[in-house]
Amino acid sequence: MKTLKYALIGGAAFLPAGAMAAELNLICSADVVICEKLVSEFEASHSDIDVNMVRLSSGEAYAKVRAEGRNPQTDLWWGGTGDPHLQAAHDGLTAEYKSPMLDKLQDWAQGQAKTSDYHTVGVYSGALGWGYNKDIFAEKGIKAPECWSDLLDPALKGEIQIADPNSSGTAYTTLATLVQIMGEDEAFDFLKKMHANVSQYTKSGSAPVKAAARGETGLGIVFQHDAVAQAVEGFPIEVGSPCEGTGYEIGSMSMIEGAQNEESAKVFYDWVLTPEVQNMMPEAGSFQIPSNASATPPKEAPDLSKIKLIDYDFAEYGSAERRKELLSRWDEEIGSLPLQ
Ligand code: S7P
Repeated sequence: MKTLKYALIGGAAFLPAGAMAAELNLICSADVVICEKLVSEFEASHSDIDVNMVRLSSGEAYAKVRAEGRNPQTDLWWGGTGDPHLQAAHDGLTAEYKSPMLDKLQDWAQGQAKTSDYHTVGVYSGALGWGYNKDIFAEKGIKAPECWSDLLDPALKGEIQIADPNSSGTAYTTLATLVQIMGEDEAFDFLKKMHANVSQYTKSGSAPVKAAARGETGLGIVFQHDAVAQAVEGFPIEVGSPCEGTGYEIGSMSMIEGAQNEESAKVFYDWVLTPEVQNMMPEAGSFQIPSNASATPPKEAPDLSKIKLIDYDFAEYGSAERRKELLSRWDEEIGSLPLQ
């Protein structure tokens, strides 16, 4: 697709009459407010490219890209946890691209690119944990959890929400984290016991803490930055970081193999990796650590150096075989259990 010249009138950019804008079909897998902010900022600075954006959770996005297969309708997939991006790379669904911005990124973001032979790249990072409603906990006299094991407290019956790991990257990161901390059989045993306290497995990863913020549940297992976002909005949410250690995500971005609007996708790809764009993200309630080494981490972002992070194995838990294996075991042993 050609990049069109546009006229500058009074400082604003306008396409000449009759000119057709280029297009970009984007899947965005972060919170919808973050996705809308990115699209509006991009269109304001690139009036020659119209963006058609769909917001999908990480697992749903992977399923869409896979279903489109050899007839891709999507050009670029931004955000969401890294594991399904790695799986898509392994499946040959995404294209190799080395952005001119690559060497400006943090080591972990470049590491994600190397792991995938440059079929994906890190755009942000954040640690897993939970957010709980301190008013509900105080009213019901529930002790604030400090460890994963505290989530089995019978006082939490019906008070926990977590997403379904098939649709949600957040929930898949939780599953993979527990397996890495406890061992696989022990992790599934833990999830079976925790099921007694779960009221709902949501589709989207951040929904549980939004429900806790509004008093619909006591606690949501989410990325800590998503709990911070609710606290910043003024909801009575406290952020928890598990004492045994916790996993983290490398939120990622991938160009789709055979994209119809490859040039537009590259323009967005390079733009979204700049420090100027990454510094805008907190305005949309996005409190992850940005991947550009010159961008400033938001002051509200959980400090990863103070969180007990596990040595999360992105290559293993992003591999197609391991993801399929863990997700089908979750379906059989957890997803099939009746909710209390
Ligand atoms: O809101 C930001 C964020 O938590 O959303 C992404 C998340 O994976 C999307 O939700 P799902 O769990 O539903 O896939 C994260 O990558 C990101 O930090």
